[in-house]
Parts: sequence; C-alpha cells; structure tokens
Amino acid sequence: MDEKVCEDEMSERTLIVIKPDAVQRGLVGKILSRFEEKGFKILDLRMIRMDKGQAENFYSVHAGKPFFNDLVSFITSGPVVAAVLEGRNAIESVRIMIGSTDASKAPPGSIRGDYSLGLTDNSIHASDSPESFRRETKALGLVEWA
Ligand code: FUP
Repeated sequence: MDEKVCEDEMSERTLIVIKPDAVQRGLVGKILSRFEEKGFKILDLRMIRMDKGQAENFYSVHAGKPFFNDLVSFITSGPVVAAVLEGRNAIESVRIMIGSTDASKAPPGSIRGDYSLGLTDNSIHASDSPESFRRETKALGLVEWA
C-alpha cells in the first residue's frame, strides 16, 4: 500500500514527437505501441504540421547553433505525431527508451537504435526536463498541458 502511494507520487508527464521521417515510413503505430506496452498512458495524441514559427519555438534552446536551420527545415518538412504520455518517472524513462541523439550510435532495443540511422532525422523527440515539456507543449499549441 505504501509502495503504491509512493509510485503514484512519482507519476510524471512527458511529450514525445514522432518526427517526419518516421511518420513517412509508417512507424507511428509501432512507436506508440512501445510506450503503451511499457505502461505509459497516452493523455493526448495529435498529428501536426509544424510551421516555421512553431518549430523555432519548439527548438529555441538550439537557436544559433550550426544545425538549427536544417533542424527547423526537417521538422517542418512533413507531419509529426505528438503525444503526451503519463507514467512513473516518465521523462527519464522515455529518454532511455528513445536512445542517444545520433541514431547510428543508439543501442539496439531503443527506438532510435531500432528504426533510424540519422542525426537530424532520428525518428523521435522526447522532452528532457519539466521545463522543456512546458516549452514544447506550448510551442505545439497543446496549451492545456503546458
Ligand atoms: P535529443 O534531446 O536527443 O533530441 O538531442 P538534442 O536536444 O541535443 O538535439 C535536438 C535535435 O537536434 C536532435 F534530435 C537532432 C538535432 N541535432 C542535429 O541535427 N545535429 C547535431 O549535431 C545535434 C542535434
């Protein structure tokens, strides 16, 4: 009983964005299934075509970096699928599930490791902190979660 109370207290929300490369390759169902099978609850699910302003806000922490323009071009190149997930230790757990940024080095068993070789086109994004979750949900217009 005490343990259950403790686990509930650690319940957290995070945002994942299935990127244009993975949407185009028909991987949406497979990727969402992994989070459901792990035990996360999908609280919101939307297909979005980001415009340039949304993308620049979404990736504002990378503004000015050499890869920023290519990143914005890529994320606006086709529809993405955004989902708000809830579960115990969600931010850290989902980051482990997606694997390292450079998908060519992400371990097999991780989402990037299993489905991608890209660095910019690395199939999936996930919030890395509660602050990122707030900024990213706001940028995408998911204001009720921000
Ligand atoms: P991650 O949190 O794993 O998505 O990685 P970062 O926040 O460091 O980077 C955000 C996105 O920028 C990555 F998904 C891909 C892109 N990126 C590049 O295109 N080139 C780089 O050198 C680093 C990141």
